[in-house]
Amino acid sequence: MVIDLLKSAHHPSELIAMLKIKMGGSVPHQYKEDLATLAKRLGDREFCYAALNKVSRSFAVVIQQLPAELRDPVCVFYLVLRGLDSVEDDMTYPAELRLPLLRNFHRKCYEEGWKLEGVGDSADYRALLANFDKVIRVFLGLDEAYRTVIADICKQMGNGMADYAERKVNTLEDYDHYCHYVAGLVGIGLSALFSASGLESEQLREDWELANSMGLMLQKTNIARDYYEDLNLGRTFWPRQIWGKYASRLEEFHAKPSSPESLACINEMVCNALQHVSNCILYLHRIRNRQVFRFCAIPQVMAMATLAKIYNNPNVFTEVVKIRKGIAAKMMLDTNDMERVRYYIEKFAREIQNKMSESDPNYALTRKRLNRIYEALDDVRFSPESVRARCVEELVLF
Ligand code: IN0
Repeated sequence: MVIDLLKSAHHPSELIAMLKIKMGGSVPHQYKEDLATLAKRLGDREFCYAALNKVSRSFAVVIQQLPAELRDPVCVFYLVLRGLDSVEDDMTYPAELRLPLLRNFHRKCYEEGWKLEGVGDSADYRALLANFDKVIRVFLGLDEAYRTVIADICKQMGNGMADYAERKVNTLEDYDHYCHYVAGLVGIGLSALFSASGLESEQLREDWELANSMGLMLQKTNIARDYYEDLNLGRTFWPRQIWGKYASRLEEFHAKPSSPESLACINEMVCNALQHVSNCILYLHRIRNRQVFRFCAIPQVMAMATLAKIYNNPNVFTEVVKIRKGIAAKMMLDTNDMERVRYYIEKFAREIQNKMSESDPNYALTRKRLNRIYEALDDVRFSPESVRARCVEELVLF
């Protein structure tokens, strides 16, 4: 934390934002003990929120933005997905047990008392699965409509993960297919939860294409960013159809991070992610509830900031490039409506544009996708709905 404050020493607005989040109470209670110890003394629901805090601090803050009736369903959804992800990721867990469990995990959600010892690639993830009976009891306490969504997405995702456990991501089609399973389905599931709560329209749940794009934008950004971390784990999700044009082995980028080929490759990974941004803008424009909007918009502007930071950046091949905590804190606090989303998306799109050079093999395609983003931002700029919503809000205020 102190290091993050120092990094933002020349940016007072970022310092204020970080301190506001720290003091603001929107950061849920941060327990000291590890999750295994906490599990012994916390109730089921408290354990779930403590687990959420342990596995993803920033998401734990974002989920607090949600309306109360969506908080438990989304918290359980996130933990069920994390449980599934832990099973997928733990290569020490024998495949003959792992693959059937991935396909079966959606039934475990209904199995009162089920838990799994010794699986997960960190102490907290192992504690999550070792105490999964607590998550299941909270799941069983949810409305039937929420349970059906969570179990159905879990079934589709588990089967997709098992299918991909035995094959590589080679073509661009594989890449979109794999990202659909691990992230697009999350967007589709969240939309169904929002609609089931009655806070958002049924139309939101029906438009799978836009919801899928929300997940692909986040996942492709994480995959592009995590090149080095995944290389050290002996795996990659970078599609061979992209990186194979610039090297014969993936390690070559780490060996020559600043070569024209390495930079052209990270730039194409960014260009590939940018194709989903216009759909994400349309999805966000459909959301009516302000808290649901913030919950969905914050990760999107973070991802856009990350894409701008990793574009043409050789550091991607030698470390995990992350945006400054101060910038993230500031965006978390002021991503409240479409105008702010437009400001940030425009800002980071311009940043990419200013880094581009005509010598880049994907210059034309990247320019085309950036222009598509500017068009989508214009389409939602003065749409009657957003103007009407603002007028109504302002009328209410006076
Ligand atoms: C998420 C997404 C998420 C949030 C809001 C709306 C979404 C719409 C569609 C798809 C996903 C959406 O947000 C989290 C954010 C998060 O966990 N950030 C981590 C990631 C990181 O850097 O490790 C953090 O610590 O900052 C997210 O990335 N995913 C996620 C998972 C479950 C749910 Cl319910 C919502 C993961 C993923 C793979 C992108 C879907």
